[in-house]
Formats: sequence, C-alpha cells, structure tokens
Amino acid sequence: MKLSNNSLAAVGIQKNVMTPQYARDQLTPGIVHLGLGAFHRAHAAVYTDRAIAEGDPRWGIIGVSLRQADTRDALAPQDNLYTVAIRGPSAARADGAEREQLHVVGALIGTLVAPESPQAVLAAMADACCHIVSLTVTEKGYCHDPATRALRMNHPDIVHDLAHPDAPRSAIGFIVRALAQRHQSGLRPFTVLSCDNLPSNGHTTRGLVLTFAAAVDPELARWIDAYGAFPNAMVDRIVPKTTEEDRLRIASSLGADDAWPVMTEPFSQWVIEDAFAGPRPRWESVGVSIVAEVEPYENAKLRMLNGTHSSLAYLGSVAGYVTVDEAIADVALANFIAAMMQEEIEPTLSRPKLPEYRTALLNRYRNPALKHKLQQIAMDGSQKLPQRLLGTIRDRLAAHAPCDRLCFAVAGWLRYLAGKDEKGEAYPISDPLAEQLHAAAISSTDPEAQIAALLAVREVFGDDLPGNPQFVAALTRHLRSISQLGVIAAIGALEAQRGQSAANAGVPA
Ligand code: CS2
Repeated sequence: MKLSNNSLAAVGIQKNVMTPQYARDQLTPGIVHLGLGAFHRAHAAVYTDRAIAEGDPRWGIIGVSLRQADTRDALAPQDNLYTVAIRGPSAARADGAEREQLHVVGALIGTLVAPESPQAVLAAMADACCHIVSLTVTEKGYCHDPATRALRMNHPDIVHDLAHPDAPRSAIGFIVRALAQRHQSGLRPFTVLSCDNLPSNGHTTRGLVLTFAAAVDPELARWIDAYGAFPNAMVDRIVPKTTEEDRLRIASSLGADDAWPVMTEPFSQWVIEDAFAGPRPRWESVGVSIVAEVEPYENAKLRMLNGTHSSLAYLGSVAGYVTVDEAIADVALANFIAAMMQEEIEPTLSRPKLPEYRTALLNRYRNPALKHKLQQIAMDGSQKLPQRLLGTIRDRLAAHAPCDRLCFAVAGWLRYLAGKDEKGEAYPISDPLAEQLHAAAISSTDPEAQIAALLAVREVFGDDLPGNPQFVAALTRHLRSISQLGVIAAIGALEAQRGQSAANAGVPA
C-alpha cells in the first residue's frame, strides 16, 4: 500500500501517527514555495499544516523545485502527502521505531518542477489566491556575493533571466517576473518570505529583488519598493538527509510506503517579522513568533547554532568523525565549542537567555537519533562562513577582544578543503567555489602561503579581513598547529596556551 488520500484513514489508526484532520480537497493555493527540500517540508509546511487544521483552508502550498524532478516524482504519486518523523533521543534505542512520532502533512497540494514548466510556476505565483511566496533555496540560490550581499549581475542564472524573463531559472528571476505580472493585472504584490540562513534574510532578498527589477524596469522596482513586503525571519530545525533505512522504517510504522519522508528533531522555531503585504496564515496560534524585530534572534541563531555547526563540521570531519553527535561526544571538541559560544560569540549578541540557549544547542547536537552528517553541514562553506563566523570575528576584532577559537575554526575550514581527513580518507568538497578553494588548500605546504591563497577569495573574506594582520597571523598560527599536531591535539594546545595567558594576566581562563 502507498501513502495517498485513499490510504490516509488506514495510516491514521497506526500507533504514533498523526494525519491531517481537515478536508484536503477544500484547500486553495495561498502559498507558493520555491525550493521544495527537506527543510521546508519539516519546518514551515508543518506550521502551515497546523494553521490549516485550525480552520483556515486558504493556505495550501504549491511546492516548486527549481532544479530537479526527484521530489515531485516521489510525492505526486502519493497525492503530495509525506511523513515528518520526529526523532528525540529515545528514538535511537533499539525499540526506536515505536518512539518516533510520525506526522503526515497534508498542506502540500501541488508540486512543480521549474525547468519543465516555468510558465506554470509563474502562473501559480501571479494567481490572485497566492499571497505569499516563501523560499528555501539555500545560500547560493540567492545568486549574490556573500561578502557584500549584492546581486551578482554576471551570475549565469541572472544573465539568463534578464535575457529570458518569461522562462526564469533563479528564484530572483521568478519573483520579479511574477511581480511584474501582478503589477500588470492590478493585483497587489505577494509577500516574499525568505526562510534561508542569511543575515537579515528579508532585507537581503528585498535588495536583490529590487536590483534585478530595476534592471528590468525602474517603474516596476518603484512599485515593488512601495508595496512589496520582505519580512525578516529566523528559522530553526535540524533536518538531516533521509536515508533508505529511514524510508523502510517509516513504511513499516505507517503500514504504507512513503517514497520520501523527512527526518527531524523535536525542536522547532520560526520567528517572523510582522511585515506582510497581505493576508497570512495564523501561524502565531501554532507556535510561530510574529515579532516587531527579528534581528537579535537571527544573529544569535546564525552565530551560535550555524557558526558552531560549521566549526564542528570542518574540525570534526578532519578528525575523522562522521556525524554531529559523534563529534560532540569528543570532550575536547565539546569544550571547545562551548567555550567558543560563551567567550567569543555571546558577547557579540543581544538575544535574552544566551546561556540557556547554549546549553539547549549542545543538547540538540547530542541527539543520537538524528545521525546528522557533518558532510551535509560542511557543504557550501564559501556561502556560509561570512554570516556564520566572519561577521563575529569582525565584531571581536573591532572590540579588540579575543577570537582565537573562531579563527581556529576558519583555519579548520582550510584544512578541510584539502579533501582528506587525518586518517587519509578522501571526501568530496561540495561548494560553488570548490575548485578555487581546493586549489588554495593544496597550493603549498607552508601555512602562510596557504592562508594567503585562501584570503584571495574576496567573495568570502571581503576586502577588510585579508588586510588585518591580527586575523592573518591567527589563521596562520592555527593552521600550522592543526597540520603539525592534528585537530584534537591542536585544540588542546590552544586551550593550554589560553589558560596560560589568562593565568599570567590574573584572570580566570
Ligand atoms: C546546518 C543547518 O546544513 C547546515 O549548514 O547548519 O542546516 C542547520 O541544521 C539549520 O540551520 C538548523 O536550523
């Protein structure tokens, strides 16, 4: 039996399974979502599903894949139903299948593959029912320069979309074309809701959309600027890649095959700026925080969670660990990450309750049921590091405050880019700048020359950091130590040295 509208009743009587308790055939498409990956399906779509269940059928989601057909091919034959498996620590026990909570989501009512029919995607976005276009297209999907956040006018997809406005490829190209169609037909703009881990993701998206629109038609850009809305949002839920083993386990619990369930943790958070152009689901009644200002939450999340996630991904992978819970079980890494948060990241943030946030993050990393692969987090470092680590380093340097652990993590990235761990195991580097970065990492055996080659990548480091002698010296020192001692021993040496200098200065380490 396959998961589908027809099998829902049978699936719903299984233990630990929740199914949609509303009439799916009454839903209208109020949201078009660009980037139908696992994250959206385990995060925003779940909140929307609950908001629909509260009695508002206007918020069916049309999910769009901008590249591949695989999600549509998996979900369309099962009426776009899919399962979210919530895996708390106890789901890692032998009787785990029993302890996993399964939630079948009914909010997705259509799936489109953009390259097959860009017209169908534009039509859905330009439809009067559509009030929100949300995005999870990952950092690189914004076609921008991560250091300056400006649209890359020479990005191949942007060049293409300016030349072929009716058949766009990029999220930005789709948004601007659909907004132009709405402008022409006298509709108001939809709200553009970025759900990616970019700093001020709403403002950043607004800037990119306006730049593109101005290149198409300055009057359109003025209209979008005046009437459009791009709320900032902080999104948080850890969603590891689904494995074949997960698929089989879920099928047996459901009593029905789900071609592509998604795995996640119990924790989930979504904080959205209260700045919409039109109607929206009553997300606040299902756990979403709608607030006047998102920035303190967003910065804390990017720097504390994503910053330490990336640090663990590079340092842990080089040390030979495979998953986040394995890496954080190494006491040296765990203490290093905790101290990095407490001493170097938290002083740059204004979110309340930072110590509690830190403890909660470390506990989430320890969840053994997630098996979150370090390599999944390690990908696209060039697009991630500016907002995850480098912004914090800039703040610390400006305050003349220590940032050794943050710099150590950046040196760990360069060591990671060599493509082999300390046990000699090779792994692929997945990054839009992979070739250039790998070349920098293996350009020399001299750490000073390696660092110079890495810092030449200005899209990542900007024009300021490569000229900062303190930053350059720290990176060089840490890379030398990692190469000579190995990651874990180098952490030991760093902590011993920090303890020593703190003792000399008469302050607690
Ligand atoms: C991770 C994030 O893959 C990554 O880069 O750091 O996807 C992380 O799991 C989420 O942002 C958690 O909310």
